[in-house]
Amino acid sequence: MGLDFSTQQLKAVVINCKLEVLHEEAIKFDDLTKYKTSGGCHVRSDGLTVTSPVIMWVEALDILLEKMKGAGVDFSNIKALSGAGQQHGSVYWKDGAAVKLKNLDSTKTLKEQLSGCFSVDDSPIWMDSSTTKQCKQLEAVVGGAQAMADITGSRAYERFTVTQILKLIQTNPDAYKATERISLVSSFGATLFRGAYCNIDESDASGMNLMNIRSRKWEKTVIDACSKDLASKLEDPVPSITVQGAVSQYYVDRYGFNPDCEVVCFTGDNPASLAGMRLADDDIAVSLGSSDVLFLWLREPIARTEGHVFVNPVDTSAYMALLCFKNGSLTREAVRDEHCSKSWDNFVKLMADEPVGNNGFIGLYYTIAEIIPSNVEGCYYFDADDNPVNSLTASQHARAVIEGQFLSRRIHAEDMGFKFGENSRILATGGASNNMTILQVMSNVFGASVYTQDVANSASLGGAMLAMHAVKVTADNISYQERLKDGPEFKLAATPQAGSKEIYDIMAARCRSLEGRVVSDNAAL
Ligand code: 5FX
Repeated sequence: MGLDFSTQQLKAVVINCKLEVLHEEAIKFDDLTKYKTSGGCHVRSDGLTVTSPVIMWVEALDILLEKMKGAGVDFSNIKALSGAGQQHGSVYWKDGAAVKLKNLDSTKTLKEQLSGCFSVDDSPIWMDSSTTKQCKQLEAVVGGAQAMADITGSRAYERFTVTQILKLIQTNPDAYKATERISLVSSFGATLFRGAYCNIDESDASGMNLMNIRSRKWEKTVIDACSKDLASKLEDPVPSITVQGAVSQYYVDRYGFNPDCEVVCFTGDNPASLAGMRLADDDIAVSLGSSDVLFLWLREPIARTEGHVFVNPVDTSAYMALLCFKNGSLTREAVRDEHCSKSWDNFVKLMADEPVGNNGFIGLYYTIAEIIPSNVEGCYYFDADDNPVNSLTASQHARAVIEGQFLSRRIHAEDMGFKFGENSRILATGGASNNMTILQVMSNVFGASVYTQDVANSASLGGAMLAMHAVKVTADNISYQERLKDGPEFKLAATPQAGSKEIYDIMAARCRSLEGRVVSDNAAL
């Protein structure tokens, strides 16, 4: 069984050894109306502080399991469970909570028993951006943003957990003092099932700005800058596929779980999605949504102040990178609406009027302030000699927005150490991945084959797959990809067209320097 404590809902999926989905269930947090959440959270009046009531997540689990039991799910068949949680969010267990967890009474709900167990009722989540002060403070302690990235995989980010913990220490020291353990949303999920504190897994720990991504230990300078006793309130990071132990007797008595059902570490939703998509060595996944997100499989990561390096959940000696580009589908649609009569058919026809490489024209489109590269806004066009031009024709726009986006994705992936291996695949997911013309450009720009896959709920599915792998791997040492080879099929969607690589290699180098120019022009404004 795989669970996903995501921002808006709690999901579960049950699969068998053939990777067939036997049952799926979801509870939307906003349906628990007494908590008055919108999209599963509360945005405070400062517009920066974003939290979710932790007891709402607990109650959602009560309801989810009841619902599954009612639907006839036979929990006694479940051999192992794991799951995902929205990354970065934190849960504060109050003194005495471990005893409560250990002695859960199967005649009562979890909510009834755990209500008094949290020293902070409203957990900060990844949408929070109220900790700029703490980010600056911690970066100063380690020697700056790049130093923080080198150590922890990312520069200090407002949503990353340690900045939230430091804010609690500074603004509510009593609550911090009354806290015996701090979990991530992921390890909180595992803890509920285990009835005992579970480790934070190395992959999700990489989203805390607190773990050294090479040694996989808490970074002492950062710990000490927060509070000397912080490490004693955290369960140590362990590889994501670590078995934590059997499910609590509570679930055996109340829902008929098998007492031997193993609880495997939960991880972050993004690492779990990488597992659910069954990415392998040197693969790249590109999720084409309102923002575009790249998942890179990396052996030797280069941490930068843009993007994140996490420990890989599947191969614990490897890494993954996450790159989020804000200008994704919304920007493609803006160009379609302005220049291609609001129609994808017209867009595609116009694009075909221009050759691969757009006769050297490059367009960089940031209709909203971008994350990578950071804080640039506006649209910039250049001719084949890198001279700025004021406008492009409609057909040049159609080609330029797609080529410009993928050239930028490619150079930032390369900057983080990504290299295509012989068998590398690009896996395209998300709304725009059904547009074959877009996928063809992606294949040409990256110089690799593009595949698609029908995976809904990749995070919960990844949780279930990780659980299956974790309980078998010590006995048979089979790799994750080999074990899960019969999972959702990779469908070939596009291969690079002859001659395109040479064209885009040159354009990628140009794009790198043009983007640099746009960044410094924006900074000078
Ligand atoms: C990643 O760094 C994020 O903040 C989000 O993708 C959350 O994990 C969403 F749950």
